[in-house]
Amino acid sequence: MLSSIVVAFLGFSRLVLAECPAIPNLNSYNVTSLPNPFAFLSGAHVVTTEDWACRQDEVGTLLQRDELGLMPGDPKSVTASFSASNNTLTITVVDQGTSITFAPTITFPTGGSSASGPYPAIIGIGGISIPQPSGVAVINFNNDEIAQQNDQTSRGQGLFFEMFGADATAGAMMAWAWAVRRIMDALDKTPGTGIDITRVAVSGCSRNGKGALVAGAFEPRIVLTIPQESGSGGTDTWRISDWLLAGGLDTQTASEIVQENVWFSPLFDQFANTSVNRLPFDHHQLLGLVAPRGLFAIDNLGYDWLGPESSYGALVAARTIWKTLGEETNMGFSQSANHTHCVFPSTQQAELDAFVDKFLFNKPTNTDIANTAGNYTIAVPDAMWAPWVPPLSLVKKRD
Ligand code: MCU
Repeated sequence: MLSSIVVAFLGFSRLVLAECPAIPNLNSYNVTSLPNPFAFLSGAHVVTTEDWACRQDEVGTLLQRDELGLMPGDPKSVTASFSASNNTLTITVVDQGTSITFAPTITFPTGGSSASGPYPAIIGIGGISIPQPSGVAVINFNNDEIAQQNDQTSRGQGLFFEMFGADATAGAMMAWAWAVRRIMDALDKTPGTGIDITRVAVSGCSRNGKGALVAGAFEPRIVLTIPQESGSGGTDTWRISDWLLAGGLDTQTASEIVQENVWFSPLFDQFANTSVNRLPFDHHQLLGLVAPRGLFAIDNLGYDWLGPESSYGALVAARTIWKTLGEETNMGFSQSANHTHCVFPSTQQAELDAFVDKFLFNKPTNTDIANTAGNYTIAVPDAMWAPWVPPLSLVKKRD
């Protein structure tokens, strides 16, 4: 019988086996394909559900260490108050000997208010760019106030960095994910908001779609993650994007994106500026941190810059994770034909509705949705990108 310990991961407790394999020295790590989600970096394979908890922990640790920066632990205190007159949730966080306050606003369904709740909600990173679903509230989160994202001069700017220091390793996206966690803390403590904390999604488009994915990956109370046209640094994999550029497509890559903005940790530069093959993970595994919770990725084939084929490869590879966990239809994606960036096309409405109904209204809808208007062939296994076969299922318990 294996003994287990409770470790603090991302500031909340979760059960991780004492026997989790140690992360080896990765100085000479260099893998051209998408890393196998079901093999530890030690080489051991994931067989049991306990192994999988360890592997998720390993991937989450490495994503923080090498790309996104550290998610701080639980703060000393979070207090919140809701004003029904202007539908504002004022949140004060105390930690590190300082205090910050931010105040998302809530847009209730037409004719509704906090008093007619509880409603499910979507936290919009910088607002949402999908139509507000009927019966769902939107929590408008001004992420730029928490961590700026104008250009390189935004490094260390915003309320998060007032609290954790301008030299915190977190990039802007990890800072926003931390704030999303504080919004969840505040909702939990403030039933007067009229939001049902067990039915909260997160969404955002483009740069804020990247942020929505990171928030969904690092906040387990989010039941549905909806990254929209998130491109490079979101649902794309670093490796496939580099290959697309090498093939002549004008696609955003790691080496370009770290010049443009401060979405990532400064510690990511050493990988982005040399070879992304040195990264011991790729974004199919960032997606996989959401599993087995709900995820619906919305893409647009109209912009090479967004690397839709790279996103397709990530999504197909990631979906095998949900499949192995026995929840394949909790994860879906839709890549529609060319349209204006972040203008949601009505052709994707029924697919979005299916995910909203399942995860925000607990209705038994058909979410077996893995659709692309593209002509892409990446599959699992795939000789070039995914030379691995996921286990059919995980063994529940080991003797
Ligand atoms: C797709 O997200 C970004 C992209 O990474 C940037 O290169 C570009 O400047 O802006 C996109 C965006 O956020 O558009 C609103």
